[in-house]
Amino acid sequence: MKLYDLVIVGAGPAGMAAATAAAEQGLTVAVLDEQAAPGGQIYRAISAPALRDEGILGPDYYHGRRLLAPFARAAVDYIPSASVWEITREREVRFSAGGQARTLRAGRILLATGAQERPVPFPGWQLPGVMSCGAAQIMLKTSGLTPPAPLVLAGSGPLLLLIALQLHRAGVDIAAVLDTTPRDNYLKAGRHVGGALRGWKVLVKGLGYLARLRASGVACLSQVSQLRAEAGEDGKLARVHFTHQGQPRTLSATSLLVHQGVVPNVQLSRAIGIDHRWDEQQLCWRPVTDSWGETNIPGIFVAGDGAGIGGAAAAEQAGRLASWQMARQLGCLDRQDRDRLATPVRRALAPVLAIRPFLDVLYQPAREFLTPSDDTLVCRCEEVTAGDVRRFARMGCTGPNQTKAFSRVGMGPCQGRMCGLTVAQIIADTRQSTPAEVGYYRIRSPIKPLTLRELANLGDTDQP
Ligand SMILES: Cc1cc2nc3c(=O)[nH]c(=O)nc-3n(C[C@H](O)[C@@H](O)[C@H](O)COP(=O)(O)OP(=O)(O)OC[C@H]3O[C@@H](n4cnc5c(N)ncnc54)[C@H](O)[C@@H]3O)c2cc1C
Repeated sequence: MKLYDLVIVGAGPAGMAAATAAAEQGLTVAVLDEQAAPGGQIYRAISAPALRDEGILGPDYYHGRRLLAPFARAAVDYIPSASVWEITREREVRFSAGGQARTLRAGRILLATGAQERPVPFPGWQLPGVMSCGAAQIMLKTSGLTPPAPLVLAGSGPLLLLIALQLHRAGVDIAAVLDTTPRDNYLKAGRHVGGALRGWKVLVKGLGYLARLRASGVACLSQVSQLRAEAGEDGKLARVHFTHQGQPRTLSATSLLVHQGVVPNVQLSRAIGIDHRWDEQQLCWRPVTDSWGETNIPGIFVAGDGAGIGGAAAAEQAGRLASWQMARQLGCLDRQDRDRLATPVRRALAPVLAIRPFLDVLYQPAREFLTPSDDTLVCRCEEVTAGDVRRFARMGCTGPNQTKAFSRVGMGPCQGRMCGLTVAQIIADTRQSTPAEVGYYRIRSPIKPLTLRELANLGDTDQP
């Protein structure tokens, strides 16, 4: 079984920066990622961009080249299209690639598995034609494809505006951008305005997206509520209903893109048994780590958005910090050199993270998306509605695991990724409790689908 000093899961900004920094310190490093090329979410397909016009995705996307070049040169075994489905406390990493399951052993493990979009349940979200903004952006980055117009975008947060702008620049006719940020959020976020001013560059960037959309003539409506998608006779999305300034409105649409921010991807960290805590501002679970990213399981670290949403710039720096600490633990770096490297990075991180409380509170989803109406599907895999979950909570189910046993909610192919937060919030509300008390699904390996054949042939490997 091949032993590496460090195995990294995820080749986004955190994973790429960590691998490069660790290799520079002399560690043997393997990087596994289920994508076919490095880049993670923000820099997806950066090694072979699908779009010739660099103005469409903008300079933040192409910043990825600055991470990619040293990563590609570094002495790192990068294994693409590799889905990690189990990590043991003994630091064995099991993954499938090319139809074959394999195991690597690691002195240290870094989870750099990033974020996923927060599920956005509302009536009609399962209709063909409705998808997440992130999914549309993936199509744009990897294939240069855009969703068919008329297109409506709805939701909250800077990524909504960025993706609207990218699609507009790609020539898509946008009927409207519907901002569902509740009015109260502006008041609540006001308490964190000090941090926002320290991170003013991020703020200016976000406001710039909105200004450019408006200047281009795209209708941007704020304080939108009661979002609903309706199908036409063919069963596909035909109309988007919503309320704006107290008035019911309807728009014809072939595509509706929705977004309510991103949350840490915690499937792997939960399956390993890492401690997690509920984040009241980001309204999600995040692994508990020390300031270097190490978890309660010695030798297993988490960095980047998977440890709590901080954005790409913070992810990159967190990856480096974790690497230097692992290099120190493995005797490749002394404490003094570690601190000499880390001090300027921590200084650079401070303003980037200072704005988070402001953004996190401002862009908390409206209640209608956190606890949707009874007829809204919550678990799309098993077709369980919000009303079903409420019924089981009233019958006495105290948390998502019990509700799962009664209703199969969270048992489908996505293993609760698309419903976990919503189910916990609905149970919490019904039982007048909190998501922190209600808890989350017990996630077990394999966290990704694999075939029985792969499992049966699971072998050790000396080959990366
Ligand atoms: C769909 C989407 C689009 C986004 N687009 C932008 C954007 O345009 N601009 C922006 O500023 N921010 C964007 N973000 C936010 C974003 O995630 C960044 O903050 C940044 O990419 C985080 O970096 P990271 O290294 O922590 O994780 P990521 O960049 O998310 O990288 C994580 C990597 O881990 C891999 N991975 C996860 N689980 C496994 C597993 N079990 N096995 C193998 N590999 C695994 C994934 O394939 C991914 O490549 C986006 C987020 C999402 C969800």
